[in-house]
Amino acid sequence: MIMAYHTNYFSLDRETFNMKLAISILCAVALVTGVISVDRTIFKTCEQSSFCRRCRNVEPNNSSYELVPATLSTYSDSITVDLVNKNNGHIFVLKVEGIHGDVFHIAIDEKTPLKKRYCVTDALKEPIKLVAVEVVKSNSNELVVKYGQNKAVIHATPFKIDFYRSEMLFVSANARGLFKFEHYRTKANKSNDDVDNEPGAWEEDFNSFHDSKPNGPEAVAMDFTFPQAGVLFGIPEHADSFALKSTSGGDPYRLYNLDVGEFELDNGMALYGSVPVIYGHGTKGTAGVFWMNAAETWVDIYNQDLQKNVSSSGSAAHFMSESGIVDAFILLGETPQNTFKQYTDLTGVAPLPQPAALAFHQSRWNYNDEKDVLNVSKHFDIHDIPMDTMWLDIEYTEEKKYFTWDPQTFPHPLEMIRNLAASGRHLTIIIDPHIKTANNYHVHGDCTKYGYYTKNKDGHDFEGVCWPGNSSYADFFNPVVRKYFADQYLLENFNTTTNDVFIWNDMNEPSVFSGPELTMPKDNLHNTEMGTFEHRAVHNLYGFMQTKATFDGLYRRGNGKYRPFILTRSHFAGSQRYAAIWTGDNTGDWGYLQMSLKTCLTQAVSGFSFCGSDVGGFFKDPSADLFERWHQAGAFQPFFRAHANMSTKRREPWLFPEDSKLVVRDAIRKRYTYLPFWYVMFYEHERFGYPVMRPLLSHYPNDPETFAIDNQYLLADRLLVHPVAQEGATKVDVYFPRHSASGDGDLWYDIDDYTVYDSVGYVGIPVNRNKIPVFQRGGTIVPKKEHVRQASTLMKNDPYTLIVCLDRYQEANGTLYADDEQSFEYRNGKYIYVQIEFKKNVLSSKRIDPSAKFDTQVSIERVVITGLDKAPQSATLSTSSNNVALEVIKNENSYSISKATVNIAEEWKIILNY
Ligand code: MIG
Repeated sequence: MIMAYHTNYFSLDRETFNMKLAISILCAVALVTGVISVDRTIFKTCEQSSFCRRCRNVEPNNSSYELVPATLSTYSDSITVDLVNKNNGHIFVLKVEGIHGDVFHIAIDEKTPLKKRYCVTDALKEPIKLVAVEVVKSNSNELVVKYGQNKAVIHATPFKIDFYRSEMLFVSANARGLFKFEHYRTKANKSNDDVDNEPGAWEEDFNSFHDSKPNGPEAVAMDFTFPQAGVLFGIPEHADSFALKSTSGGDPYRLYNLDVGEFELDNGMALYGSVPVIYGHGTKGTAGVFWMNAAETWVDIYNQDLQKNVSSSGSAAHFMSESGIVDAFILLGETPQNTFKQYTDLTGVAPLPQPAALAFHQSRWNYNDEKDVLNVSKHFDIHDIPMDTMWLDIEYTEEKKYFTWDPQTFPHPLEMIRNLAASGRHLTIIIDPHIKTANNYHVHGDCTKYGYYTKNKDGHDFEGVCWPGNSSYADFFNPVVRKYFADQYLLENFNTTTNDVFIWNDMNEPSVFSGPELTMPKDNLHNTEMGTFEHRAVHNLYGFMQTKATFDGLYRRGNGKYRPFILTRSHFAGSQRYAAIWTGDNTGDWGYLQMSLKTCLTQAVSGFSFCGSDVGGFFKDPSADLFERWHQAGAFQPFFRAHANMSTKRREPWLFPEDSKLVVRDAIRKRYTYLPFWYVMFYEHERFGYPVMRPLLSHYPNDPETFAIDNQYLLADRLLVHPVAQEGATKVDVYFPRHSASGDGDLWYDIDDYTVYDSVGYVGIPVNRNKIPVFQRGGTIVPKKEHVRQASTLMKNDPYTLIVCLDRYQEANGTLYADDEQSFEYRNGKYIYVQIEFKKNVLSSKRIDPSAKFDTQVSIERVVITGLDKAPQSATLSTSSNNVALEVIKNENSYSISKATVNIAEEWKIILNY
């Protein structure tokens, strides 16, 4: 690892070079000794951050803020009213709005700020749709704002807002009295509150870095209590459990996009992405809060049992942000699914990907040259392992200049891409946001000439150090810069690529080796659509803005005919509209395999259904056992990519002993058989807004045992997945959930042999080396394709198999979706979406959108039915044109009907005869 890095650093100054060298040595030592541990001295604790300290030190139950009820203004869809900070007399304006679908929006800003404070707009998929609200009560103690079944009761002194749905209190803002809003002031005209005299308020040092803080203190903070919640979850990205833990006695959870090398498990340290949405759930209902702020944010968690000294009951979250305004959405969904959907209604969903993106990806840092790439691709075929996309990491470029190819190792990129495409495969290449400041580099030339770089505090092009050595960083906040970078992807500009090339945006926190906490100085300046703002105000949106540009570029590159696929490391609320995410630089240890489930589950309820982790682990060489289990787990996670660090041994599946290779091969092939299921799930995600991967509580909200479960999950409401993630496991304890605390559960069918589990609670399931414990819920129908080919693109016209698992009433339901698998034409009605139902011994299909049209020859070829009470003798396939007799074959736990050849666009019935 060190050796490989060296050559890049000849241009660095001595200090930076030494620092990087030290980091590299640490990495190398860690890799050799097998100990992975983050260097904590690089990253701040709350105590080392002046605004976090100030916000955390607010005394509870003693809010200095009061409403000024006489200032109430009512509008058709909102109210505004002043708030005063009694300690200094500063005036703020609170706005409360009702949003379509049981959501309140609250905003608090200074009434007359010295200058405009940054507020986030891009996270929202479109301007919010307001609904009429009514003030039903207003006196000097309280204001009551109502719409539909929802009510916000705003208390004057102490200031607090209670949010009710159907008369049940779900969320209280400032019930703990921790609201804080540091108004802008000038250094010369300090306020008489105590903020100014705190060390770090007007300038701040961390390690060798100085933050000039020209605007002084400007933090905003608010606490939210969830009286009904037995569990709080959300606020990714952290390598921690799904259920959030109390932060008392430790650091708060931190949201600040950072490149954290060798991150550790089970703590709230910041990672690559930040999604400030939190949910509270209990048997009485679910609610959420989306804290829309892109500055560094810390979140304290209070769990219910720690409430003793505070005059509010319920678990609570205390959001503390370094700058911006209070801008929060109160999601009164009542059920988990509704609440998740309220969040995606605001911030959007992952657009339906091409199936290739849902298939298997093979990556490593690095595939060395064209020959290497094609050889690996060929070996997937030789070993009969399907694979859709080869990935190229930073070494493919000429001296880390993105949008170029190394002329020695990749002299014929187009030929290579066409060669892959001939096997139905894609190529993904990395494009990072740092730009080598080399005179002969056209991107650098343009950015310098046109002023496209992020500026330092003095207004000059900011320079830092990253892979290319000295680098500057595109200012993606500027729409002109986004357009410029989007244009770089167009085929007329990047003419050594084709529409078969997908894009990977990495290092976009942004990672700056020479910067504080390995990122940009907070006093850097961006040219945003709202004017010039410090990096401090927008940090967590930097990667978002890069992927926004990339998406636009790939969309226009294919004239809107190819759905872009982008993978991003840094992300914020709403990034799911542009890119998939992965969990960054994990380690080839069992704990990281377990963490991949927890992180992606949390991400899924926070808008990111398209999530995965480096299969095999980025650092360290995984054991064969772990390598096998990780592929098995990845096969049932949305984004499925093997990736590895350059210092690890090569690990293509055939480099392992034959028996391991076969286990891996089976897992990947299994993924391919389920691609039609993944496809319909992602279609339904786009259309309905629910997560693809779901915590058990989504569908079993009244079973408290489900609340904290994060070693198993649901795919839609159809499969229950509990991957083997323990070394040497011979069984796993699968939890079959209950519909109510004491009640029934569902029937669950093992997908391998259709053994049915008709019980609730934990069941020990034996697992051999090949076993991936996955269960299909009784009452569902799942589409599959059983002929696995070398790439998903080659399976497009293959027929479907339907797996019908019956419930206790001998019924089942499912859906199937098909389109051209590539373009956006489905949005113009060119698709087939089918409801399939089994009822009264008849399996039937029905078009959900009869006016949608898509010409296809694809048929259903086989049906498997399991859970039937009595044995059918034969079956009849009935279509509008004829009736055909079909044979029913009895298997051990199921019946199968083959040659049920019927076009999926037709409506048909299969009648079981007794
Ligand atoms: O700091 O591009 O997370 O997947 O292989 C290393 C090289 C930079 C970090 C990514 C990793 C990728 C690596 N990148």
